[in-house]
Amino acid sequence: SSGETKGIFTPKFEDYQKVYNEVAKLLEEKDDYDDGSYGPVLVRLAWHASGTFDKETGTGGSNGATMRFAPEGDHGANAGLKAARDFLEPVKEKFPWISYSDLWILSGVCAIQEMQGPTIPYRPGRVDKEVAACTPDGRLPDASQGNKHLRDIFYRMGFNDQEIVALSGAHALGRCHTDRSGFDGPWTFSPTVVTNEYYNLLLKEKWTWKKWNGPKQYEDKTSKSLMMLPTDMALISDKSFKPWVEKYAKDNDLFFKDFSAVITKLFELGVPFAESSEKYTFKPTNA
Ligand code: DDH
Repeated sequence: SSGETKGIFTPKFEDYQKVYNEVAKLLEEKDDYDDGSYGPVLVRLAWHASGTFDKETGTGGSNGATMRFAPEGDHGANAGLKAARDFLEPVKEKFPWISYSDLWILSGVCAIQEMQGPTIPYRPGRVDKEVAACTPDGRLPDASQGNKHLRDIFYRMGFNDQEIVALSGAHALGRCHTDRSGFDGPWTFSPTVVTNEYYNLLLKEKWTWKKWNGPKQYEDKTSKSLMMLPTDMALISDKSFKPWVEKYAKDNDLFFKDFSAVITKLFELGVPFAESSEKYTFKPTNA
């Protein structure tokens, strides 16, 4: 049970599970958004909060939730993520003891698990920072670029080639919006379920440039309703990335195992956890 010692509330596992359950409940209720779920945009919020990390300076990362402030919230890469932050505002009001930075990551974990993804271990301990801690623009990937850019961005966070490919499988989820990134469409036919379909489609479909006035993106020849970004296609044109695309396409269990490990690492970049901090495993509401 929750500890209330001399007026200082010390949240325990059960308290975080309550926050998880609240986010899961809202995901279920607010099903009139996009493809029927806020899940994908919650995952993107957690990723963009974390993906600013720079291992050389120790700056950025999920500790701080500095995207709350205009200098970072207004970065082009973060366009549209206000929808995710606003979705979580009632949760923050109900559980004011949780920091925004812990809440955003917990919500990403919840969204992945509720969309039938793997179990993602979670540790709390992030503290919100002030506007001065906002990261400079340009730390998140630019979809119009290729393999060198992917390595520049993800090596800066401390990831290797296998981890870059495993993280990219998140594009099984969600879609691009013309009023956000300028790109358009989903990567898979099941954008609210975590699967290895992204890798299967990358390998099995024939991808051609989409003929339109928007930014350069690919479309599948068969249905012309799916899309790939130039950075997605770099995963099959690069000889070190491609074997991992092939492995994950063949083996969903391997993808789930590696995705869980790598997204846990992403979500914890630069967070100064206490030595004694425990990893929590939340129960999915549909299990
Ligand atoms: Fe992504 N992503 N992402 N992405 N991403 C977009 C949407 C989503 C890139 C660009 C885009 C990751 C990696 C990359 C998700 C998760 C993750 C959009 C469309 C663009 C553009 C935004 C919009 O218009 O609304 C690029 C480039 C990379 C890269 O270079 C590797 C990673 C690592 C993740 C992750 O979660 C681990 C998700 C989820 C979405 C869908 C959002 C939505 O609203 O739906």
